[in-house]
Amino acid sequence: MASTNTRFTALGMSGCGKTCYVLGMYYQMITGYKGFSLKADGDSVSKLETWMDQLDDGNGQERFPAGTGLTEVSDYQFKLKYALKDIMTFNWIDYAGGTLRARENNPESYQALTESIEQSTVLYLFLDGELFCEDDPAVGIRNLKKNVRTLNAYLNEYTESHPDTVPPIVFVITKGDLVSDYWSNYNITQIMHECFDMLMCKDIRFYVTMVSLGEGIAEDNYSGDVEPIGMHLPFFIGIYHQFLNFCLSLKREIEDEERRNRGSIAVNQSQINQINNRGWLGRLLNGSDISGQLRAIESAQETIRSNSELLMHYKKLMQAVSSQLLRDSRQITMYEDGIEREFDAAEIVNL
Ligand SMILES: Nc1nc2c(ncn2[C@@H]2O[C@H](COP(=O)(O)OP(=O)(O)OP(=O)(O)O)[C@@H](O)[C@H]2O)c(=O)[nH]1
Ligand SMILES: [Mg+2]
Repeated sequence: MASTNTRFTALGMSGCGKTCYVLGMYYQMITGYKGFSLKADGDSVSKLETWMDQLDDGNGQERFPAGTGLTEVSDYQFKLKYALKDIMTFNWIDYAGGTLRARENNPESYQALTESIEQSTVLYLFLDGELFCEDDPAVGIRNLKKNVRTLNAYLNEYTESHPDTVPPIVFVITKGDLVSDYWSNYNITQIMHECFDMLMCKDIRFYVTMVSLGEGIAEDNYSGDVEPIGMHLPFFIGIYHQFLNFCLSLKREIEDEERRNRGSIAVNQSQINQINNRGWLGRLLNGSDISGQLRAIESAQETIRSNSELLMHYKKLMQAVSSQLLRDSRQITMYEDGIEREFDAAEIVNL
């Protein structure tokens, strides 16, 4: 059966805001958003709860989680609920930005990162919004180019070794509160061409979004209120793709199973017909019990019915996620085959 468990991996240079994103996303989603809510599981619960308290009550830089250690791989387990029912589990994998440079001095972490990416439905690339806080956008783009050099080297290698299987990528520009005054000077297509040109090509889909822990979070030496902005969007894009993959593979499985069940129904029906055609003497001499065949037909019909209900259920969830994304689509820029396109959830038509 197609899996309702998945994993998302966060990549980005040190200090760009990856760990604060998981925290802000949880902060926003724990109370629920448009019927969806998150629940952390296992060891992640107490860590995230402590961080949320610290973020609410603390001041200055101490209110944020400390930088992720180089050998630390944080694996946050979450359960996604819709209308209070569990619908999927996922692991959010958060690495230290330094891991990208650790191929020689920390090969285990580097290897674990690579394996995590292989298993991810969606990749998240975090860009430090503070780099764009420049009056001259050319300077901002240059800042970013320098900052993501290591990330680029990693992506180059990855895209070369996976020419046909690069998963959808979500760029998350962090610290939106700091960037907002400068952002109108930038052109996203230009940023992407200058800094991530290798992704502007055929068969690669990526999205660009912006998030913040709160419009005034940095005010008075970082003592402003926490009011997450846009934190649900990158996450909703991830679950949209996970549901899409899930529904497509479920549909394939169901079609195969339906073919087998229809075959079984036909075989049993023809046995019933043969028995019925024997005439009363034949039935008396060879037996006339058709209950086994009737049970087999009923069970095959039941499987077909319950499978199509399951698919319907996931299609409805997909519809809920995609409708939300469509409503928020002005905050998402999507590129496919190197061209900016409107997010229109067109692939749902194939389901
Ligand atoms: N103004 C503002 N600052 C933020 C926001 N999110 C994060 N920051 C700042 O960015 C710093 C680094 O964030 P982290 O989430 O620890 O960065 P990271 O990418 O996990 O870094 P590593 O663990 O070293 O790879 C935080 O300590 C905050 O000072 C935000 O939304 N707004
Ligand atoms: Mg971190």
